[in-house]
Amino acid sequence: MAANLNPGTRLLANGAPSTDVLAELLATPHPLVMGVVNVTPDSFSDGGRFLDPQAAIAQARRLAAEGADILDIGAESTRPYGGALPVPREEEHARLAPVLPAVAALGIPVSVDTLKADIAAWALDNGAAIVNDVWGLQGDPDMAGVVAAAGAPVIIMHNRHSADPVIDIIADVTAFFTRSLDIAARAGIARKNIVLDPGIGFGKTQEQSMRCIARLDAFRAFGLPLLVGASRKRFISTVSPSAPAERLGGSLAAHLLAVEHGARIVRVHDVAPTVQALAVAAAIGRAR
Ligand code: HH2
Repeated sequence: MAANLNPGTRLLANGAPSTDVLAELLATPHPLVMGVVNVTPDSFSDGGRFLDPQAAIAQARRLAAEGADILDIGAESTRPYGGALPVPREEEHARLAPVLPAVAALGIPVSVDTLKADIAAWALDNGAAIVNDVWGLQGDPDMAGVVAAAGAPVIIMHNRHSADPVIDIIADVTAFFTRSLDIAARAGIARKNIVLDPGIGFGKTQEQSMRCIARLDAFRAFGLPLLVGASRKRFISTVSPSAPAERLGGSLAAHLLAVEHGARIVRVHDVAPTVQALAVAAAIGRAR
């Protein structure tokens, strides 16, 4: 009965509840585009633009119309390059509460980008279908339990407190994923509900970020879908000096190569150009 459904439960075309959001998404052959909605004052590329709830909802609607397959809502900047101001849970909840249910009502699966297990739990009860954890279940000790209890998909992202230029980043990410998958298994999270993400820009030198894209195929050995979020990130500026809002060309290049190297999902601020770029790349691929 629809009235009794958890608001995060989506309905299939035949009206039956779907508990397999990720499998449904991945059933489409094309790469999935996750559109970013930052309800924050301080995100590195669009901080303050969508802090107002109506602006955030309008942005979500725009990204959905542009072809986003998933909408990723965050109310605490994770600032890949440091300097993020920790957001108290009351504040994070106050930012999400007027936005999340309205965005979930758009009918596209919504992920919640949060570090806090109790915010994730609240979000899963209020329209979010997926948890995006930029500490890969290794930050908040309650996160894995929340995800398991909800039977929700989770994005496990690699992270480090600081970059170390001498380490082998592919080995480091691989070891991190192995730890996260062990935590997930012990909590009872089904493997079919896991996405892996090397965390472009997080605790990495710019070269290491690029290496994670160039060597993305190394992570295919886990047999899990891969997500890459290179949108507007700083490594682009090391190649082509630019402010975050001027990095669309570099973002498109990075995401096209990520898909070529095995990414199934790309996390982007600029949905329409990404959808177009991926469609053209796929059409050229078919013309071989
Ligand atoms: N990048 C950011 C935030 N969340 N989540 C995943 N899974 N992968 C990413 O690469 C990723 C992420 C940083 O981008 P943005 O949300 O625009 O910035 P901020 O964290 O400053 O809000």
